[in-house]
Amino acid sequence: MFEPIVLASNNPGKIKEIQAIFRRYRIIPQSDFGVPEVEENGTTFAENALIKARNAARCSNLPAIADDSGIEVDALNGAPGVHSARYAGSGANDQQNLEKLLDKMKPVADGHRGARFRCVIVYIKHAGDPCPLIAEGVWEGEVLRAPRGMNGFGYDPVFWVPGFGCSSAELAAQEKNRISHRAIALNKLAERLAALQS
Ligand code: ITT
Repeated sequence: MFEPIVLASNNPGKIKEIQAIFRRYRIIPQSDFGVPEVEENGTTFAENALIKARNAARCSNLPAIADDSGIEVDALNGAPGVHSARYAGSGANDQQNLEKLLDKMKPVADGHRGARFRCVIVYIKHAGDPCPLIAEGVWEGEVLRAPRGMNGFGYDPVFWVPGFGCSSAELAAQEKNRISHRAIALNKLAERLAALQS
C-alpha cells in the first residue's frame, strides 16, 4: 500500500484533477491538516512548487506534492507565467484574470495567439528533503477571443486546444486529465515514484 501524501494546494480545480490522475496514491489535501498559505515568492514554477511542498510537509509530517502552474502567452513575452493566479492583482479571481488576458490579447492578430499551460510538480519525502523529484508538463494551444465552455477552472475557457476543436473548458474532465500539462507532469512523477519504490 502506498504511503499517504499531502497535496499542497488550495485550488479546488487542481485538487480534483490531481486526485483523479493520481488515483493509486492516497492524496490528502493540505486543508485536512490546517496548513497555512505560504508566500509564493519564487521566480520559477519549480521554486514555487518547492516552497509549497516544504510548507505542507513541515505542517503535516508527511511526504508532500505541490504543483505550480500557469499559462504563458507568446505575444505577451510569456506573461502571465508564474503570476497566472494573481494576473489581475493579488486576490483576483479566475474571472478577473481571464478578462485581463482577453483585454491584453485584443490587438493580437489570429495566427499570433500561441500559448501553453505549463505545470511543474514536486515531490518531497519530508520538509528537509535535499533531493526533490521534479516533473514538468507542457500543453500547447492558443488564446481565444472570448470564453467557451463550463468545465475546468482558471484560464480553461480561453485556451483553444488544437486537434480537439474546442476550448479546454469544453473538454470532459477525463479527456483533460488525459492530455493536460498537469496529466503529463503527474504521469512522469508517478513513473519516478514507482522506480523509487520498486
Ligand atoms: P495553489 O497554489 O494553492 O495550488 P493556485 O491557484 O494559487 O493554487 P498556482 O499558484 O499554481 O495555483 O497558479 C496557477 C494558476 O494558473 C491558476 O490559478 C490558474 O489560473 C492557472 N492554471 C493552472 N493550471 C490550469 C489549468 O489546468 N486550467 C486553467 N488554468 C490553469
